[in-house]
Amino acid sequence: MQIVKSVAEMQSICRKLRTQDGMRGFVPTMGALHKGHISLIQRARTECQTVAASIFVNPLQFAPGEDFAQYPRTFEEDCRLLEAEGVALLFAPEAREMYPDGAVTTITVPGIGDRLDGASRPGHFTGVATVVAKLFHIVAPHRAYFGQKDAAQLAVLRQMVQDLNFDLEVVGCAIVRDTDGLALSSRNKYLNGLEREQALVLHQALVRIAKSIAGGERESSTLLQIGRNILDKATGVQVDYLAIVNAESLLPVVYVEKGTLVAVAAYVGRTRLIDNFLAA
Ligand code: PAJ
Repeated sequence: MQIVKSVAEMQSICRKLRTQDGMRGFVPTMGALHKGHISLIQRARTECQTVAASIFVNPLQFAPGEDFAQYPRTFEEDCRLLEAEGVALLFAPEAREMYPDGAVTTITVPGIGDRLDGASRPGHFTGVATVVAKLFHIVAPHRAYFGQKDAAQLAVLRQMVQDLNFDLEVVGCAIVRDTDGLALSSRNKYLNGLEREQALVLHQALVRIAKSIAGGERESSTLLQIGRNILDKATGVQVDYLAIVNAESLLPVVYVEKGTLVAVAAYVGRTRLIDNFLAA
């Protein structure tokens, strides 16, 4: 695996490869890799001749007071994992390389970018859209792989790709969970033993809502109440949002249909966790 830290070098390698290496898959990450990230790499490996990944803890998508400084950084171990999964190219720039002095241009996706996590974390999706657009220009992939775990991020990026005519396909990949149902996340590392137990209520609330949908309940207000009852009873958990929305627009829906997004975000202690499912 070739590790590249400079934008110019990565862009030149990728430009040369574009004519030779067939389908190129790209998996952007912030590192601290777990099986969720690895599932994206594996999916890319089955669909593409060459897979590139990036590790970059993007300062632009963290608000002041958020966890940028504490965000887990496990670069050596990440490299070992990516190498073992057959990743050909790893782009791992420093923040100054991505945002040199004087860089001011950003990409905002109004509307979608202000909903769900965008509402709770103002400016977050501008940071995400800006860095992903830059990464797309640098890596020039044919396909880019993102997790359904970050459902709002996926919707924002699909809209950006469509609006700005990026010549690539966004591929959404299923959520990978621990055996007890907790969605894998780099932020799970922040949880102590008790919080790890308490965090399970996010998944439990979603499972309960999914069962009600399977049982024929389609009214969002009723389903939200069912989920709220479970979340409100949980100790140590502060709900940020529980929402039933259209998966593309992220706007609330009155009735659940196939593909409707049911999403939750909550603080467990000081750690903000998210989870969701798409209605069957
Ligand atoms: P990060 O949180 O490192 O996630 C990288 C990718 O892995 C995202 O597409 C995310 O949805 C996916 N992912 C995380 N946990 C997952 C899980 N349990 N199952 C499946 N996929 C999972 O998301 C980001 O980084 C950043 O915002 C980024 C897109 C890299 C831009 O900075």
